Order: sequence, then structure tokens, then C-alpha cells
Amino acid sequence: MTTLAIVGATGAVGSVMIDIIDARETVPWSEIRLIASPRSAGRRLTVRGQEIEVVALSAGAFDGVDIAMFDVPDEVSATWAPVAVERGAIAVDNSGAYRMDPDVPLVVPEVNADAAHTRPKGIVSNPNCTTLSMMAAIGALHRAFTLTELVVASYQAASGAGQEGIDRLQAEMSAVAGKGVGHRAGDVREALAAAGLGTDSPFPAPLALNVVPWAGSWRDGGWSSEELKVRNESRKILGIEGLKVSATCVRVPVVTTHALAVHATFDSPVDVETARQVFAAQPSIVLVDEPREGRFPTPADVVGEDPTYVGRIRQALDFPNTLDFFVCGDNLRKGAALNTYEIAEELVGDR
Ligand code: 11C
Repeated sequence: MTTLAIVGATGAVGSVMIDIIDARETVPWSEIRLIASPRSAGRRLTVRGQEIEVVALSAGAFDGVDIAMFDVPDEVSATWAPVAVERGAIAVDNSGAYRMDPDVPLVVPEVNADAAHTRPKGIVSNPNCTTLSMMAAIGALHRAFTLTELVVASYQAASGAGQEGIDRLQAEMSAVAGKGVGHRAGDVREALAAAGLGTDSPFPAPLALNVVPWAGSWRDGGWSSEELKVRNESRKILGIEGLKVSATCVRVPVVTTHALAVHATFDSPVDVETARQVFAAQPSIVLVDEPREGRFPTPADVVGEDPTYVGRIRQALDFPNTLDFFVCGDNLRKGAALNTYEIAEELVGDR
């Protein structure tokens, strides 16, 4: 008898979480409790064929809950995950509030499932969607060849910035469609302004017909918070304290599915054929790597899928023991809801 709660059940990730619970029959939860802000309380959602009323976030909402998954902003998790733990639940948190806390494991089940079972604060963290989108692939290669250096460039979808990001991208696409813009500096901004789209955007520059080399907030040295998350979280998940990591995070006009160009260096010699075998042996990875036939992973083909897609695998010409490859992962599924739920599945035996 195990009770599961979804905190943030009515949000963008919460909705994907419900789809995932419907599709995966792995755990026969005795009760699924839906928790959200008082504004959403009273709404009725269907999970596994059963209509469930959303209850307001409160301490009492966690009574009897074994595992509580949080898909809410950092400050909400920071306040309420400890309350869930006090009331007897294990909290699985998809915010940034606890990821780098040394007493909170940061878990990707294919890579470090064991870490989920040692949790001094009763909380397990789910990584940032950008880190997660490449971690199944990096983890598999690390086990085979021992990773020493990681250089990545991300191509991040608008939904990483939530529903607000999706809505903004759709509005910008409508504003530029059929206008023939994109030939003169500033004409995209003019088209957005003409359509009444102000600068109050989740993105610091137009995203339609553009790429924007910024995601997250400002950090020392000109780094973005997103770039530092990729560095710090990769080190923690892989358990390599001094791993050399350099990331450049870029937003692209894609609704959902993050992509990353990865340049990974290893302690042992690597070759493309062995890397393919390593990827093929990992059930959560799909290899699509026939570039001459135009077959490689793209966000438009990966959105809505659970696995991490890998392609464009090459042996670096000028760097020893180094592979270059391209990965795509749905940032709302493996990048958020799916990995959180996989952690919850991993924890069932602990109750
Ligand atoms: C983005 N990866 O694409 C971010 C969103 O730390 O959970 C997720 C932020 C986080 O903007």
C-alpha cells in the first residue's frame, strides 16, 4: 500500500506526469493524491481512469503520503518538501532548491540509482532538464571509458521556461509568419513590436527566427545559471568532483525537446563502433545515426518520446580519447516528469 502525491499537479510538468503515470503500469499505487496551489484546488483530473479532486497545498495534504513528487518553483519546494518529510513522506523534488545540497542525492536512475536510497534529509533531487537530456548517454560512456572532460553546447526549447515560454514563442511565430522578415538587422524585433509583443518576454531577445545565447540568470564571470547547473550537476550525478566541464546554453525556437552537442573526453581510448555498442546496450537510449541518409535525432522527431536519442557520433580528429555526438531529449519527459517518476518507482521498495 503506497500513496503517491503530485505537488504541482496542474502545471505543465504535472500534466506530463499524469500522462506518464497513465502509461506506466509499473507500480499499483494504492492512492494518487493531486496537490496544487489553492487557486487550482477543486479541479478534477483523471488519472489511471479515476477522477481525482485536486487538494490545496497544506501540511495536512501530506498525511498518509509515502512519496511526494514536487514540480513547483524553487521557493515552494524549499518550504514544502521538508513539511512533506515531517509528515512521513519521501520528497522527490524537481526544483533547483536542493540539487547541490550535500545531504540530498541528485539522481538519474540509469546512472546512480543507488544514491536515491541514502537521503539524510528525506529528499531526493531531480536534475535540471538540460543536464538530464544528455545524462543517460554520458553515464553509459563514463561507465565504459571514464569521463575526464565535457564541453557542451545546448539548444534549449522554449518550454524550459514553462508555459509562459511556450506561449511567447507561439505568439512570436504568429507575429513573423508571412511577413518576409529576417533579412535586415532589427526587422524581427520590429515585427514583434508591430504585433503588440513587448519586451516583457521570458527570453532576453526575440526567439522566433533567432537563436539566443542565454538561459537562466546572471552569474559571476559572465556565466548563466543554466551553464553552471550543467557543470555542477554533471559532477554530482557522475560522482566526479573535479570533472572539467564547460557549457554554453542557447535557447532555440523549438517548443519542446532540448538538444546538446557534446564533446566528451575519456581516460581510455574510445572509438565510434564501441560507443555505438555502449549506447545500444542502454535501454533508455535510441541510436539514430545514419547522417548520409539524413537520419539523426532532431527535436521535431523526439518530442513526446521517453528515451534519449543519440546520433552524429564521431571520433574527434584532433583530441585523443574524445567523442563528439548530438543528443535530443524531451525536456518535459526525461528532462523532468519521467525522471522524477522513475526516482519514485525506485523508492517504492523503501516504504
Ligand atoms: C530551461 N533547463 O530550459 C531550464 C528549465 O533548474 O529546473 C529548468 C530549470 C531547472 O530554461
